[in-house]
Amino acid sequence: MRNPVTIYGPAFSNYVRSVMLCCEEAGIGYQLEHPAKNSAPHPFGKIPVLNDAGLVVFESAAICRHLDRRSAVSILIPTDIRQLAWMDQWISAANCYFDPVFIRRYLLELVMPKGENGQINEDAITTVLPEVEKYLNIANTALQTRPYFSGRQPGIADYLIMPMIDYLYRSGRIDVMLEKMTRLAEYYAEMKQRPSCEKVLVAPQMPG
Ligand SMILES: N[C@@H](CCC(=O)N[C@@H](CS)C(=O)NCC(=O)O)C(=O)O
Repeated sequence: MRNPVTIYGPAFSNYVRSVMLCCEEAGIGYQLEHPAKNSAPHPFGKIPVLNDAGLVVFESAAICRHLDRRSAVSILIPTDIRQLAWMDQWISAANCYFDPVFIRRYLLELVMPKGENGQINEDAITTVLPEVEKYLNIANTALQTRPYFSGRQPGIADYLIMPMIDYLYRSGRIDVMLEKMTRLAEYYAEMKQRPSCEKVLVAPQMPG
C-alpha cells in the first residue's frame, strides 16, 4: 500500500470534503493538516492543497484527478468519452456556478455572518435565494437524464457537488425549496448511504 497523502485544510471546507471523499472512494489513506503547516502553500491562498510524497497539487478537481490516476484501478473518472464530457462539464459547473452561490454567498453568510455586529445579513440571503433555487433546479433537471453528475457511475463531479448539496440540506432554511427537487432528493439520499459520504459528510465543526 502506498503512503497516505496529506490534505492541507479543515474538514468543514466543502472542497476539503471533496478530496476526502475521493480518497475514501479510491481507498487512499490520508491525514488532514493545518494549512499553516504547509511548506508549499496554495499560490492563490486557498485550501485544499495536497501533498503526495512531495508532489504538491492545488485545485480540488486537479487533486481528485491525481488521486484517481495514482490508484491501480480508475474509479473516479469514466472511461467512456461521452460520460467523461458530461462529468467534466459538471466539474466546471460545480466550481464556477454552484460553489459561489451555494457556499460563498448563501451558506457562509449563515455560518460566518458578515452583517452588522456579526448578525446574518438577511438582505444578502434574500437576494441569493432565487439563484440558489435556479441552480438547484438545474441540478434536479440534469439528474433526470443521467443517474449521477459523473454519468453512469458516481465520480469526481459527484464528490465535488455532494458536500455542497449536503450543506444546503443541513442549512435548515430552504426545506420547502428542497422538497420540490424530488430527483435531487432521491440522488442525495442514495449518495448519503455510501460509506465515504457517511464518514465524511457529518455535522461540521466550525472554528470557534
Ligand atoms: N478553486 C479552488 C477553490 C478552493 C476554495 O475556494 N476553498 C475555500 C474553502 S472551501 C477557501 O480556500 N476559502 C478561503 C479564502 O477564500 O480565503 C479549488 O477547487 O480547490
